Amino acid sequence: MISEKDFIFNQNTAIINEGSFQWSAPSNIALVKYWGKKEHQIPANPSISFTLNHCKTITKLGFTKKSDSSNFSFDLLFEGKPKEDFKPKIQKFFERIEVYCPYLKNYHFTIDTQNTFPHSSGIASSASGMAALAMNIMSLEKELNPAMTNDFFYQKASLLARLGSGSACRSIKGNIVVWGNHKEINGSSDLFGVEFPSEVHANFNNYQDTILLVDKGEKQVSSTVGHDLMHNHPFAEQRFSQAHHNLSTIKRVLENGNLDEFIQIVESEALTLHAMMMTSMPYFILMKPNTLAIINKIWKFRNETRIPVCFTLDAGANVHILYPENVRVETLQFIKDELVGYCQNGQYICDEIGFGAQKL
Ligand code: 2P0
Repeated sequence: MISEKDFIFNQNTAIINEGSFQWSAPSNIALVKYWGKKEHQIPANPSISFTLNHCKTITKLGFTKKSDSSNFSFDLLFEGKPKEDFKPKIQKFFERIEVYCPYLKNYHFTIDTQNTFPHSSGIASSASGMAALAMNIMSLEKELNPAMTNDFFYQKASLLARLGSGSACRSIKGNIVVWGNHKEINGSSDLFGVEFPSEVHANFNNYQDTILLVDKGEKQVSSTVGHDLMHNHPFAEQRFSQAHHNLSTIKRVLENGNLDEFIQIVESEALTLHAMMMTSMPYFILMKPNTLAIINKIWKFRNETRIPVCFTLDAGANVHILYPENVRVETLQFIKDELVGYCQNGQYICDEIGFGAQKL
């Protein structure tokens, strides 16, 4: 089995003095959630996500060789302007991945990054952002070691992204990604995300995700703190085993196309995630009144129309509405008629399943 040691860079075959790359990487939305982790960003349970298509980070990485290799050196630009407050996160990322990428200290980097969604939307940019940066670093490593295989390139990119932000490892490749060891998913690993290996039912082709922006304010509790509160959480063990079970069920559902069962698992996972937050010590609530109002409207609409629309939640108040492409028109009409009023400034983002990071 592949282990962490296999990802340590040790063969400089080429000398590269300067250059630049640019990659985009998408956000992703978990169906079975990652909540709780061990040391080194190892997940406490496996998770599975849809990769998104439109919500992306685009990052350009410029690099020039420097003579002094004692420190990391980089400039960070956000939408073309220097952004000092993002730098500590990048510094920490470099420190975490240094053992795998010892060449980083040989270069000065210019990291120029932007999102296709508004920064203050409450859509986490850590997944897409860390994934886009990891892809660029792997492009540099590929120049240093041209013999690297494609599989290794993507696996290591996902491993590096994971060390930046856990969920980022699911934003590298594939329209459906599993991260974390699961006995029924071939090739699954705690170290990196893998493409869901089975044939997926046509019901899930171009599956839609409309993201209702309920609250764009800064979260009171970061995800990193939330994950940490799963240590000594009274329901932790049951939750972790439930996630394994739900992943088995959703695997079957993705293969057979049963949308009723899909809805049941996805909504239960979203509410369980928030239940974990409400039952940790200290406890906290990230949903807002409008989050609940939207959920109730979705249930009413689904009951009345039998249209297979469901919701999921991230670690925040925004609501992701998931539905098959063939009910797009009716669902968007429902969103315009009944849900826009619950969104901050009437804002929502129409996204759909996508295919991972792209070199630009
Ligand atoms: C997920 N979330 O599976 C879960 C569900 C949010 C809700 O992973 O500390 O930004 O960087 O590993 O990945 C958000 O947490 O946390 C997250 P770190 P991350 O998508």
